[in-house]
Amino acid sequence: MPVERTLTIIKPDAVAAGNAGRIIARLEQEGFTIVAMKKLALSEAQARGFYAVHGERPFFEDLVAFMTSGPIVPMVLERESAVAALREVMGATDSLKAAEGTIRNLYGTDIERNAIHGSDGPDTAEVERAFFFSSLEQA
Ligand code: FUP
Repeated sequence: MPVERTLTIIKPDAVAAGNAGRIIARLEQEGFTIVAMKKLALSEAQARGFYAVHGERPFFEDLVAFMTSGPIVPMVLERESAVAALREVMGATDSLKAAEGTIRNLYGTDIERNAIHGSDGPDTAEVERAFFFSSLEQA
């Protein structure tokens, strides 16, 4: 199994609720190494850019408002099969449908306020890592 890197974001709901530390600890327990991490607030333009693929979806404006509602914690994570492993520990997009014990089940509220983002494939992971971190920051 190849060692991969992926991009995760602890979203504004989880940061505001004081769950960032618990989520980071869980990710480390699951075997992820934190390659890079920062805390920042997205501007509206940055949030629109990050979620540009969803630009035509009906939930887009709400999603941008949510993602700019407070600070977030993006991280580059490394592990064997990191992309798929992160998706599994995150759980389904809708927190109400996420499997028991997944991060979205434990810390999310609904389909929008779902605590955590994870890249959905290796190509996306590369683009999303570069969105938040320079090559020097994730060397
Ligand atoms: P995921 O990859 O699980 O984060 O899910 P998607 O890429 O499909 O969606 C990205 C984000 O859009 C979700 F995390 C939350 C938001 N979203 C909604 O708010 N409503 C929806 O119906 C679908 C997604």
